[in-house]
Amino acid sequence: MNNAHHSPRNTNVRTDGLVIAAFGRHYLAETKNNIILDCVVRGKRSGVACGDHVEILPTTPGQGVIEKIKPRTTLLYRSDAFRKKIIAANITQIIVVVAAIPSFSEELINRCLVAAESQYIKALIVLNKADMIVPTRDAAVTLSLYQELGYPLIQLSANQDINTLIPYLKGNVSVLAGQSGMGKSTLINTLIPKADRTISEISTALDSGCHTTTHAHLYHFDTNSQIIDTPGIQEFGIHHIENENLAWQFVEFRPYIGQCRFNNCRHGHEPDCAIINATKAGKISDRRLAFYRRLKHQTYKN
Ligand SMILES: Nc1nc2c(ncn2[C@@H]2O[C@H](COP(=O)(O)OP(=O)(O)O)[C@@H](O)[C@H]2O)c(=O)[nH]1
Ligand SMILES: [Mg+2]
Ligand SMILES: [Zn+2]
Repeated sequence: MNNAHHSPRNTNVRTDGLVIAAFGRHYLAETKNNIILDCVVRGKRSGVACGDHVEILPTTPGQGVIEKIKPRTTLLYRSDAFRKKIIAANITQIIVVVAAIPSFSEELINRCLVAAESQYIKALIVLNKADMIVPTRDAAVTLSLYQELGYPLIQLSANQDINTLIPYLKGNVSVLAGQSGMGKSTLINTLIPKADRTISEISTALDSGCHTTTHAHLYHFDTNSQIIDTPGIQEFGIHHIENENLAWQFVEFRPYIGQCRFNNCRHGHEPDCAIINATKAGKISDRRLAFYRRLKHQTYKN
């Protein structure tokens, strides 16, 4: 005899779901049969994120309770000095969207790269608005630094032709990062057919009571590829990474780590600093060392 008969819980069958939208207190989860359930979480602090695979106990039609978060491959946070918030789970790639106009922040690029490295997530840079030929050419020169570090750089026009990006999307759960004005929404609109954006429009309406829309949305690009759009990533504070292993998240620093004279070297103005020496020798760019120091909240003169 099946033990399940003794448990009232099991009168409702649990179902697996993918969290496709995360609000403060409730979530939209998609089941294997493509049914969208409006879910809450048992307990006070949930920690459920967009991109999570969960087990749901259906309650009333269209609704359920998230009972369990399945193990995650990756987890992306943003943070300031006071708070750490989950951005998304099970991401395989961060796509940093920049454009020559309005000007972009290289610091945000560096934050994204650090966050990606710290979670073993791939990162790539999309230089949008490539139809603005002259400013784009200058921006590409600036961005060649990151290309040399091994991060792919793709030029495209989000409102015209995004074909160069498609091979990078395949098989990935990508999160889009970028300041406002860079063309993230335009890119999503081009990539995701209208029908698949309806859910996000519904949830945006649900969310409109809030002052800040901090919800994230997962879109299906194809059966193996998803894209997560999240407004919270614009600033992308990485306070939680800054004090631990920050140098390791700068890929080109790695060969020199552990080679400084002092093993607690901050790569500031210590003597015999391997990172500083590598910078003087042209192996590390001045800009990356400056970003490192800025993230460490150091203000040294070179
Ligand atoms: N010229 C040009 N303008 C673009 C392109 N993509 C987006 N834009 C414009 O850039 C502005 C900001 O785009 P939006 O998608 O709202 O940026 P978001 O704030 O990152 O979501 C809008 O006026 C878009 O029409 C592009 O490829 N070329
Ligand atoms: Mg937008
Ligand atoms: Zn050092």
